[in-house]
Amino acid sequence: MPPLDYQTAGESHGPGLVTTVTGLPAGLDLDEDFINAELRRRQGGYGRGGRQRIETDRVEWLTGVRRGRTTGAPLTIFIVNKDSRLDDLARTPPVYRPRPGHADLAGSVKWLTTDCRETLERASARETAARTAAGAVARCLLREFGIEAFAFPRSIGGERTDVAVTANNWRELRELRNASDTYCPDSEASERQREAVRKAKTEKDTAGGLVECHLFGCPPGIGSCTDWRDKLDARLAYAVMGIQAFKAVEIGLGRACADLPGSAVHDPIAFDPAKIDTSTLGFVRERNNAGGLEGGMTNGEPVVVTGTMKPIATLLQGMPSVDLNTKQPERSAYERSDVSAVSAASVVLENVAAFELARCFREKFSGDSMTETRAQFDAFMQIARTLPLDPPTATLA
Ligand code: EPS
Repeated sequence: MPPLDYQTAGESHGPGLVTTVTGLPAGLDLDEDFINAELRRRQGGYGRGGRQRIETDRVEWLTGVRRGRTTGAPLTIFIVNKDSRLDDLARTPPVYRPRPGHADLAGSVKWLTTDCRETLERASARETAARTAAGAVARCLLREFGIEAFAFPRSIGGERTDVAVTANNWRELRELRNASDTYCPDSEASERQREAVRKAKTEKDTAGGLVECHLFGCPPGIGSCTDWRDKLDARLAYAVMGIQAFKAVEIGLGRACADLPGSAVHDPIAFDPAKIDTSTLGFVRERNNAGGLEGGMTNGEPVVVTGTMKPIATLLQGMPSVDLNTKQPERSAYERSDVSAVSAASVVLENVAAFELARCFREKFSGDSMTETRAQFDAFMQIARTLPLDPPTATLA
């Protein structure tokens, strides 16, 4: 069985997006309604532009699925682009005035062209639909083992919520989040965030924000400290920085731990025998500054990752730039875009982060079929609960 992995392909205005997921065990039930609901959520969020009124993103299984279940073969997903017009020069004209903050300039020089469209079609955040689909598939696997993901915008346009997310309240917060067009579970903060986006729109500007993801129910020991490539925090940072427009990633307390003493940063360890049958195996923490990760491995607490999204680079007012053909000063190009995609990005983060957890989960609990994977998982949990298996070294002599 190959490692769990995925690859995406497709342009923003090409025929569609393709995702290939390898390394899934056979016999996993794919919850198509859930996956499509995640795609629908990603299309929404306050501040989106006109494109989302055209598209109706849904997964179409091309390979690796039989009667709604994985076969163990590579899984291929197709998501159609209704706004397909890549070869229509009139409707998809060349772009010669690069947008500061977009991939336009760097990509045009890289591929030796003055038409930024050669770059922007693939650099576009349309690709996040494909990543969301891959993550939602991975979540079908994680849910079988009681692992769930929850993300929301912590701030939009500088308007922040201080809502505390815990293993006890996140389901309730999810209801509130799903009822709000900002995807923020705090109605008062939502209104401030909406106002910030409205203001940006009026000023022909754009807004960024912070998105925060919590992964619940993960047992200790997922990820590894033996090689830097296998650390789950490193994998999360790689994957989250790979989301379009993300400029920073934090785990748990993140940057704030720089200014605090160790005693205020590290999370005291205790053992509660009443909790031995939970995913924590009985190890409890009074706080979770580590964001559920120590040494690159899960420690039984929720995994918490926050990403910083910069404001969208396509501004209606334009920005100082140059024409790549004449090299003369010009305002940057504008084409239909979003004022804020922070709410949508929270859906992307939720699924992208979950995929990385699933990737490490599969490294620990491999197996060609769900039956085998489950057996490995159950055996590990049972052995871990009955530790110590051997007498402590000191008593051996
Ligand atoms: C994007 C520009 C807009 C966004 C797009 C990302 O697309 P269009 O130019 O077709 O209006 O809507 O995001 C999506 C299409 C999507 O599905 O998220 C860009 O330039 O990155």
